[in-house]
Amino acid sequence: MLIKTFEGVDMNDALKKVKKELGGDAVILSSRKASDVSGGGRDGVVVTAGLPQIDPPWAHHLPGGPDESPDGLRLSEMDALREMIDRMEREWGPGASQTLRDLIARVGAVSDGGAAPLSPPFNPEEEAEKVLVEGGFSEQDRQEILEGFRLLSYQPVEWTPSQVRSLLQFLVSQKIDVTGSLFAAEGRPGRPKVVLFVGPTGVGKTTTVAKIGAGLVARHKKRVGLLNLDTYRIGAVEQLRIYGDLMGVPVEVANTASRLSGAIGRLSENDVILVDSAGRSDGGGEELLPFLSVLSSGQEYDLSVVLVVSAGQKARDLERTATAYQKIRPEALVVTKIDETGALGSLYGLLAHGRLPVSYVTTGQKVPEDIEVAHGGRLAEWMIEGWSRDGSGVRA
Ligand SMILES: Nc1nc2c(ncn2[C@@H]2O[C@H](COP(=O)(O)OP(=O)(O)OP(=O)(O)O)[C@@H](O)[C@H]2O)c(=O)[nH]1
Ligand SMILES: [Mg+2]
Repeated sequence: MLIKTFEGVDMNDALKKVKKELGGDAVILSSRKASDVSGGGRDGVVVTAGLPQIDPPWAHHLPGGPDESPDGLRLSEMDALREMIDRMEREWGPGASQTLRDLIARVGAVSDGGAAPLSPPFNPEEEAEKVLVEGGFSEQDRQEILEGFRLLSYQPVEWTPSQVRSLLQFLVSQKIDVTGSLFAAEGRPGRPKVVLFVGPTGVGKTTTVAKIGAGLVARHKKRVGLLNLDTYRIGAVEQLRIYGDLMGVPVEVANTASRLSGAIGRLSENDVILVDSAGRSDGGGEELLPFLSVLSSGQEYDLSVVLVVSAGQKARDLERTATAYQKIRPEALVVTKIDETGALGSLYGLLAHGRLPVSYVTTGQKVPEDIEVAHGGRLAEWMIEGWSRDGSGVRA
């Protein structure tokens, strides 16, 4: 901690000097009356203040160590704020970062001895906590987000509830990784892109396969084949066949690994092969391992495994699912049923710490409309503000 002593003609005067030199997160350690301030023989106060030398977590990722800037904010912190602004503009479009820009401008004004009030009109941290509780964020996730919030909201500016929400959205969006469309890159001719969808029972795997397949056929003019490994549930094969017929694409079924080579071989003329699998209540996709070894042997297919989870699952169940399916190495997530829950904060733990980017989100039962390419800013907005259908997402 950096400790310094300041003199003033009164408490207000001394505190202004503290703020000017140490910035808004200075801590007042002691104060006393003095009879000879600055050797001028006048009555006044002497204040001892300290500045905790806490670097924001992201400062460690920035080039150069922490340093002091003339306005009392550590340079690394200013750099971090600037980097945040840049990322915010990239993520949400021009103008999106106005809240942070205003904040930085006002921080400067306060440090310069400006007339901003010392105590904000309401407690932004309390408001942030309330928003996160309402959003269904777990205690642990709330603590993590509030830590970042504190670093950016400590300045005595007049926060409004909407600024609090903007900052929370921003902090949450920084933790969410997305893949963009899984089919954006042109595949190598003769080497189809194969995507295997895995996940617990009833999360929406088959429906997601149908939505993605229909979009690829109708809008992206891709040749698509569907493959079903789902032979456990009565009606499962039929469900995919109906979708395949509606789209006018071939559907194959393989219920054993030995039959897979033949089935997928018959689909290999397509650009994309979407593979549906059976949800098993007992599993983490262990039964799929023999299929996977067929799909990944040789260089014939460009294979991705995608884990499908439902936004309606509890945070702990989502983590349990992600851990169980680790053995089949999913590369990305699809989050379904966004429309079914009012509190999407339970997704935060998995999205922030599960180390899997999100590829698509689905927002209803309609095939093919209710799916979009995942976007970190939109997911964060839904987690803080709640989901509402606005039709402005990027279609799959
Ligand atoms: N509200 C809502 N319902 C969805 C969504 N996606 C799928 N569903 C519904 O969820 C139910 C199960 O969907 P399926 O696609 O059959 O789920 P699955 O994962 O293939 O199920 P299993 O094959 O039994 O493991 C169906 O009624 C779907 O219409 C979604 O985004 N929102
Ligand atoms: Mg299914």
